Amino acid sequence: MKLYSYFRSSAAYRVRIALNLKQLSYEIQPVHLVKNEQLLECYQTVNPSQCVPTLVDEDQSFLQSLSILEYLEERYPAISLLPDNIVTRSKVRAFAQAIACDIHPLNNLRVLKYLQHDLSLSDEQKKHWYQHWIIEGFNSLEAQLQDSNGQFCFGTQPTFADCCLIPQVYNAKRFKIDLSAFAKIESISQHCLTLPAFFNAAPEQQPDWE
Ligand SMILES: N[C@@H](CCC(=O)N[C@@H](CS)C(=O)NCC(=O)O)C(=O)O
Repeated sequence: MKLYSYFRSSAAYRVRIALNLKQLSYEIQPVHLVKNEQLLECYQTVNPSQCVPTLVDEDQSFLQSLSILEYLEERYPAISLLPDNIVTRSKVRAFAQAIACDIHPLNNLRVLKYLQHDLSLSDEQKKHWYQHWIIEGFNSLEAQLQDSNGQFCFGTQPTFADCCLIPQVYNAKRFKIDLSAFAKIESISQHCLTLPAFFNAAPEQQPDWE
């Protein structure tokens, strides 16, 4: 399998965690987002949305991180990242979507660039924007984690929820957000990063890390 990825991309980080948890081997094809390689015509033919990740498996391209997680779950079900219980499964998907659909799009690189270059926001205003949407989103996530054991988001095994949470926490810390009000989020993040599948998916462990 080949994963078009950027070391700091939280959407690609989600997929790297899932591939590692499922013990699937893959090669990384770096796409340098700061150098705008996602906008190159040759990449646009791979991913018309001009973003990472893109997963290539068996000569097929798969787009959108959550859809890629669903594909991996159906194609490689041996190690499952969804709980058996149908209600918990729905909660896991809702949690993952809260990150991928509600929080992350507001703070994506192209949005930050637009705020800065087209709407002339200062660095400080841009930082406030970023922190505002993370904190608002994390309030909701923390409330959804009230039954968590502090190791994983839902139940005793990692799920899509953990695949999405850990990269989002990485982003929050990168933007110096104080997470002390989010005890469950902090605890789960610390625990997951002790596991090789999460640790090896981290930006610092990527071949394109700089
Ligand atoms: N909804 C997409 C989001 C993908 C996405 O926005 N990726 C970011 C990196 S985290 C990207 O490639 N951004 C490039 C840009 O904004 O120009 C997914 O979940 O795969």
